[in-house]
Amino acid sequence: STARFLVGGNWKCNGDRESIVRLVADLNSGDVPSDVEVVCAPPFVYLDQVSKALMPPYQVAAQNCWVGKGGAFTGEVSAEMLSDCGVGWVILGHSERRALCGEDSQFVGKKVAYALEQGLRVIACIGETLEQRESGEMFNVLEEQMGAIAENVSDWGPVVIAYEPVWAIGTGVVATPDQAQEVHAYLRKWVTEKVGAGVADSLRILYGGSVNDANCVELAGQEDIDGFLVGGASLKGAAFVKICNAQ
Ligand code: G2H
Repeated sequence: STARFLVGGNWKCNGDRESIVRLVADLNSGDVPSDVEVVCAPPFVYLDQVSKALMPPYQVAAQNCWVGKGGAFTGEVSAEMLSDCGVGWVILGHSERRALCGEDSQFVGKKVAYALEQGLRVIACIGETLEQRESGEMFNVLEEQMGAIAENVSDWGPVVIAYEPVWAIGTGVVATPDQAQEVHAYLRKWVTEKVGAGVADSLRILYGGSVNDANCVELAGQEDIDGFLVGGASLKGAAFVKICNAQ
């Protein structure tokens, strides 16, 4: 695609003030190409610390937000709060939230709609389990997840899709470049047919799942891979900076 390469660092539920000071220092001292967009997603309570300390070109993202307007929703953080605090991005529908917190595609779709309404940019995650892949359900699952996102998007400019096969997440089993490319090409074709060729061409489709500094270059060479969503390796500054230089 014609899109600018984007690398997201999903820190998940990791880190403390001290380790984050070190990680931010390592990131700030690394060289990131000016044509690459980089977004780091610390846990909510560290967003303020990180957004104050990280230097451009790094941006920050939240890892989740509430599905609608704030109110009596104990433990939740709303999209307007993120906007208010200068957080420009949010990751939605990560497989860990789908699997562990019971978020289904409709719920994720509603979150995407609300976050976009509040002016956030969204990294929306999709991906099949190993069982779904092996039983031939993979494309149906991806279509269902993509469909629920697409029906909630009118302006695709602020939207990024992350394809994260569940079997590759945190397992060390990365998708092969061919496996990833096959799905990315399918997704781009789906967007071409359901949304339009212009959107499909400019949409960033990230790959996520055990990306590291050793496998990123080959993956980045695939035609339809426009960046990465990185978990484990995003907690190591030097490795993450290398991944930002993969293209
Ligand atoms: C997938 C990825 C980051 P990891 O969840 O979103 O994590 O790189 O640790 O597989």
